[in-house]
Amino acid sequence: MEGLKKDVIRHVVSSLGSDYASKSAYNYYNALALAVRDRLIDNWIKTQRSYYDEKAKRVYYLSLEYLPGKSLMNNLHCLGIYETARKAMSDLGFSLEDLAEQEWDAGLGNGGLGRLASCFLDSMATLGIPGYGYGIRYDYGIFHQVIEDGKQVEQADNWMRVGNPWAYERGQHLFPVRFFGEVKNWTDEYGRLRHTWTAGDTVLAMPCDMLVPGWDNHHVINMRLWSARSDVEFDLDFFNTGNYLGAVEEKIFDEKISKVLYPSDQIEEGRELRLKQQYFFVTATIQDILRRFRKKHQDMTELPQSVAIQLNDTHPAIAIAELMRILLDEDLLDWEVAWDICVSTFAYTNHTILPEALETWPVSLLERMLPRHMQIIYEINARFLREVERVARSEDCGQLCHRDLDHLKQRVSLIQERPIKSVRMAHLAIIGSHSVNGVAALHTELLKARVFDDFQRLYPQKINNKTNGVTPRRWLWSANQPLSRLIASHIGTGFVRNLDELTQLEPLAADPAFREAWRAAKLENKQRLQAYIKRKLMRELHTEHLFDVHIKRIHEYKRQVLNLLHVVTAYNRLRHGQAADFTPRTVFFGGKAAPSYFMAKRIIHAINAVAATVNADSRVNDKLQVVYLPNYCVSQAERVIPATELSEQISTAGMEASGTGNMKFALNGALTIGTWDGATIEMAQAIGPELLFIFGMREDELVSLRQHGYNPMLYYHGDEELREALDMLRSDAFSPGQHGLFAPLVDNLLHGGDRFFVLADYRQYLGAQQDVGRLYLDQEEWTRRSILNAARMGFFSSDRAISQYAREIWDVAPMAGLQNGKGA
Ligand code: F55
Repeated sequence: MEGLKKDVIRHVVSSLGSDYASKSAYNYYNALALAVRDRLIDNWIKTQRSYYDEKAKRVYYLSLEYLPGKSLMNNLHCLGIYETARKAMSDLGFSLEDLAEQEWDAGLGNGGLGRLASCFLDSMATLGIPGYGYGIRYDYGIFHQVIEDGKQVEQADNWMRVGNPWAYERGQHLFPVRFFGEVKNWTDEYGRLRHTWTAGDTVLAMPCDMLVPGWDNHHVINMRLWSARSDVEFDLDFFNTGNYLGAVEEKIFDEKISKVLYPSDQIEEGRELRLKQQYFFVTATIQDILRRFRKKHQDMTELPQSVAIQLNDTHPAIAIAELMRILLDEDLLDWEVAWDICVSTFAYTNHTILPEALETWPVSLLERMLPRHMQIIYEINARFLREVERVARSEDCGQLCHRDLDHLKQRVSLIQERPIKSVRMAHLAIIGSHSVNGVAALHTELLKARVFDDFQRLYPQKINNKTNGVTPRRWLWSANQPLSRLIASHIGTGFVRNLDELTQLEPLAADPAFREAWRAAKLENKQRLQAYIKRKLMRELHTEHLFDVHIKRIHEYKRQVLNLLHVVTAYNRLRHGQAADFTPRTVFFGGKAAPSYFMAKRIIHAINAVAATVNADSRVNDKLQVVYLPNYCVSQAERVIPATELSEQISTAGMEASGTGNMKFALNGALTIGTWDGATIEMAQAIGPELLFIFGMREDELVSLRQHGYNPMLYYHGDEELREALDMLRSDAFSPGQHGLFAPLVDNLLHGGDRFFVLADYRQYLGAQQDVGRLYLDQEEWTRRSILNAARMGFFSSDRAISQYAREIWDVAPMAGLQNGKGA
């Protein structure tokens, strides 16, 4: 401890240039972070050196998004110096918790996809897998959300303004990135046609490295994030030719590339700068991968034995064309050889079946920005369609007439003609990869049977499932110390790296003393949340209420509106004196809406309007409260999830690819009210469906309902309580003086076809909520189920997920000496 204290003080003085006697929390947080980083860097260097020495096969995880959140606490726990640090900082006059609050969340992602990437890096580090995360260091991460007059207002997330003590910027290792320009043809010595892409604009990519430690194993992997730097300041001529201001303008223009994260999820926004971001990131990453590969190899055909590249959704899929370009135009390989290398190296993870989220890029834009890549994509497509034709003809499909073949080719082509001629990035990713995986069992089945059914027939081995998981380090050990300590006192700490060990809790569910201790841990977390809400929102929570929580991005398919209709109905019953047996509850909502997503923003407004009405109504507010948690983010999830008793996972069946919040809640002892969707299904199977509150129509039932003509008005007319709730929303009951404010929401349900089947599931949802309320009155039974839920969550560790990726997709093994936990 004395060592750590000394190091902190030294950093306050010599790294931060401050007086150690002036007790600034900001300085002491930064100094502590630097002292922790000092303890990581040796192991990071050793880890990287061991990959090199052992010629280990490396895994590269390519993601446009990461959501690491805060690093301090996690890193202290991984290094096993949390207690030491707590004491040291206390000696220096600080509470470690308060210091940790100084850190800004690294919010370089939108939601589940970005957080999954961060959980996966944690697991690679813990399992000792030679992995790297590659991404973009956005200057501005996901916007900061404030709620003003009930509405979302977006503020810039200037997360690096206060500096980032965790990152190493490597300004001396810059990689060139080219855009535009033209392609020249030439003939090689064997008379083959060759191509050279000559640069138009050039930008530079600067690496920023963030260290990702494993759990208690001395293994530290690298997350390398690229930041755009202009080349003009390296081109002295430019400054000297008299166009000084022009040069500065160009510098600003170039560096715009890594300025901001696009804040939309599940909607594809085809903006030129976004394509630039993707290619900028991809080419820098591929150059870095090949630089490392070429240190030990001359023969490019060995690449797949040494390198696996995982594409996190299609956002980095242009990497397939980029690797082809390098192999063809720089290494002068033949097409077939280059293509085999590509397919054997790449694998692609799909995260959505929503059609509006499938990426396409206009051919005209690609032709201009990346002319050589567009040529390569055309060539990939031509060869692929010839292959489709060959397979289709060779198969015994007598009835396959040319018309069908033409339709098949149109469906699977990399190019879609309408509404504008565009490249389908998912098709490029599928054809260019040896593995295509979904993120939960149902999701993968839907990929095979619906979205990519043609590809499933063409390549029956390619599409596979890897159900998501979450890291127990952050989402149990670090976020929930009261519960973790209780668990550890009975079964030891092995569950932190082997989550299956939680099954040892099962017999304890029958032990009243253990149940009481389990409840005490939950209460402690509820009280901690209460204190936080008081500080931040100046509101008093009732900790004896059932804490019912719905936190995730706001999207129609996630059906925050269904939850809201339950709240309004509960409010009506209480007002009308029809709810004598109502179990008091506080309903929490949280989540960001894409700034361009009108309906999602209006949903936030409606939740806040209902909250204001309910909370102000003294007839009901001792029994029902509604809280909107502004600026939902990773660090907020870490506070809220441990305090949650009821987890809302109520998406329209078939539409949530997996969900990962669902897993975090159950791991922390919340019971789930949920639909038969995503990974919630697999949770119900692992835990026992009778231990969750599952309701609503299943995916196949919705398909047939849709086919037979779904009429939401039938539900409206047939259900008095539903009608009352919808009428109130449409009238101005919650929006006095703002006529018609929530009409778009109601109209969308009643007259817009209710695409997400809110009305169809309303009555069953109410029934399930009734069951929840009833069970909560029986605290012994509730606690028993809570324990069993957590005890059976072992499968949902990201360690299990990553082990499957490593074995079944990447063919990589943990570094020797790290297989069973601790390293040298
Ligand atoms: C971000 C940008 C674009 Cl252009 C499209 C989508 C996204 C995004 O954030 N998607 C996302 O978060 N998808 C989620 O991925 C999770 C991890 O696999 C799933 O659990 C979740 O179901 C899915 O919606």
